[in-house]
Amino acid sequence: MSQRKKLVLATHNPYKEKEMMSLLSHMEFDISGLDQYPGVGDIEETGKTLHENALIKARTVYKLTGNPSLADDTGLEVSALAGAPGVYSARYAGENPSYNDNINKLLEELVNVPKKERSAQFRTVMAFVSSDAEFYSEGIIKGEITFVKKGDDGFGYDPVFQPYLKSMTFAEMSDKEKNKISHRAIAAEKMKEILESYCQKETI
Ligand code: ITT
Repeated sequence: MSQRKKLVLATHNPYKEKEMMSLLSHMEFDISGLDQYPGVGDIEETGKTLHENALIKARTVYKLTGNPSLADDTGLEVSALAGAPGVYSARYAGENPSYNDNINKLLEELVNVPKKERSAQFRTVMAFVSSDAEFYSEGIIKGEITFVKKGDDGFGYDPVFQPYLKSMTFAEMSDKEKNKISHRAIAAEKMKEILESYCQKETI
């Protein structure tokens, strides 16, 4: 490649953006966040699946900025709740809830659910959109919902999600530890492979 290509991360979540920047840092892209594009306001996530919402966000940002865009839509899928909150994870406790509101609702729903039935997974779908291509990747990490919040790092549901075979929640891990194993890391690794081969063929 002769010059670094631009890539805009289609997220308004600064924690997510930081993780994505770090996970994609070794790519031959000039990566920017939406802070560089104040014209991109809230994007309504009207899809019924993570794939649909990721595509809505990436297409909107591509259209508004004219640059290739990468979006991430993530859901927490809890077995005892038949996969909820899933695609509705951001709005689980109502309109514009805080992270604590969502976590408290989740812990209340699971109050009588024993440890062995508290399995859950995070699923991330990433969507890339440019002038001539659309690609997806997906990452899943399995674990369980703890009975109480543990840890101060991370964001969202991190204080109540403990990956299998780990003794800490995501919120008790350093950024580096979470980024080694997370749903987002798995999706980003696959997306990097896709984009590396795409970049060798295309001018985007
Ligand atoms: P954008 O749509 O602007 O990217 P968002 O925070 O709304 O930001 P999602 O719709 O993908 O992003 O997130 C759904 C919910 O899941 C939301 O409450 C997030 O805080 C939470 N979430 C996403 N990734 C997470 C992670 O790695 N750890 C914990 N919670 C996460």
